[in-house]
Amino acid sequence: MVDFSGDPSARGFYAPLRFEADLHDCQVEGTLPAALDGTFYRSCVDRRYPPRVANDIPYNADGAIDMFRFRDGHVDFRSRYVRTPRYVAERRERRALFGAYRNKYTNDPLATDLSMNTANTTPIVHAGKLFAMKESSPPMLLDPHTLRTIEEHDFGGRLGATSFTAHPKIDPTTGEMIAFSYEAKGDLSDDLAVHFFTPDGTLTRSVWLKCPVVSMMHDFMITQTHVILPTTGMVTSEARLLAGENHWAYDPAVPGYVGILPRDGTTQDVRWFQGPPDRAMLIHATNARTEGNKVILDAPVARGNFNPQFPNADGSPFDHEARKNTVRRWTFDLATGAWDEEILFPGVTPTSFTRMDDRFITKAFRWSFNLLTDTALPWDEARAGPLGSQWNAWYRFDHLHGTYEKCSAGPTHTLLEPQFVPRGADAPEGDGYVIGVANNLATMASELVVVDAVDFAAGPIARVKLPFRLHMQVHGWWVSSADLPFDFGRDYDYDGPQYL
Ligand code: V55
Ligand code: FE
Repeated sequence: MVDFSGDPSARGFYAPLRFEADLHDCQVEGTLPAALDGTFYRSCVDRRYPPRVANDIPYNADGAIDMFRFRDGHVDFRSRYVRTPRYVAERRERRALFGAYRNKYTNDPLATDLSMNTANTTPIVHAGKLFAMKESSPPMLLDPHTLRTIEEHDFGGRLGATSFTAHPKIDPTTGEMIAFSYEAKGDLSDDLAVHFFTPDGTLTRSVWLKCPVVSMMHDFMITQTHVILPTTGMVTSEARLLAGENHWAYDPAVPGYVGILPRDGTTQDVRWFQGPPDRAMLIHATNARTEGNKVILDAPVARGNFNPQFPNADGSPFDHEARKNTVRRWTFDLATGAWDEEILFPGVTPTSFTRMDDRFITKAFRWSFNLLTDTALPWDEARAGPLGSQWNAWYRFDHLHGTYEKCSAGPTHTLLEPQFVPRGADAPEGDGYVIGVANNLATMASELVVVDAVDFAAGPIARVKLPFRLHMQVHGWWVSSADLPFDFGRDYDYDGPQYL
């Protein structure tokens, strides 16, 4: 039976949608800029069935992909579930077969031989291929025009790992993709693999490493010459899994480790830096570069457990202060082994949803964008209810001058991850638009809002208005029509052969 009434987390914008939508030529308020010529994908969580275990966490929900396709001031919308093996089996049985987050011992016997992939974290397009990713599984390959699921992908048999990060990086200078796998030989394994792809998407090389701690490693970063691999304090154990718990607990005693591997290096060339436990909670990295012997990384980092869905291993209560991030600049000196830290915007506590002008990954940069809770912005509690810890602001950080600006989508709107879109291929860094979804709590409908990145504080200049609420997003991805050409006049479902 499909009954979510006993699931208190399935409320408001967190309630599942359980439908798939096509909206041709959406309603738009204001004028969409001509620079928006391309596709914005979103990875979302949307449960098909009430969970098998009590208190199952949102990270364990089924993955759905949304697509906003822009050209000439028009936009088409589509959403589809990712047909993971898990989705297909649960659809057939009309019930949940998979139990606690990343815990195979809690699955129904019918799920024993199936991938646990939910493909719910990030969409990415590289070499014309669309992937939907979950860090504990190989990526799902989708048709980028129809969102039809093709397969769980192993790069032609070359991915010799059981997992694949949800945050691969594309080098904007070379077009190469770099990714990694942790717990890369299955649950609890201390094996790490770093994968190198040619600009045409071929996996040519994997460097295998041993990690000093088996922990969540949600993101990493690249420079023009190095790969940076941060661990976290989220740890796991066989006992924990056998007890039926979800995969992670936070251990406040675990130090932060950062592995630095030369991009042209092999296994013995990795160098592990060890820091105090208050450097062990990097969830997303902003950008990094190599300057001489120094590797410099900017990222929001919390000093403790970032997520109350994962208990503290020592039984202590969740610390809401310690989850707050500060934007830190870490400098790793490859000559001396020193790991220095500087706080870039003292007093500002952003989320880990940090994005930038992706054309400047690996390079010196100035601007980043973030998602925040800001009680100083107008909030209409009478119509929208209490703001609480919901996100109502986008910030534009100036990493050169230590300043920032903010905007919102309105006093009844929450926001999701900002996505930067350049005004043109050759526009200077940060010259373009910031787009993303806003949820209007007064009307319970979603919008995609467009902000001019150089007139940031002015807020949205255009809104794509959907006649319903969307499911909750994790990450988004923009690909220009130059990098992923499409025929805007064509109905890909019905007109002739599919793209792939
Ligand atoms: C994160 C998100 C995940 C996950 C592990 O934000 C880490 C971090 C949406 O799923 O499985
Ligand atoms: Fe992420």
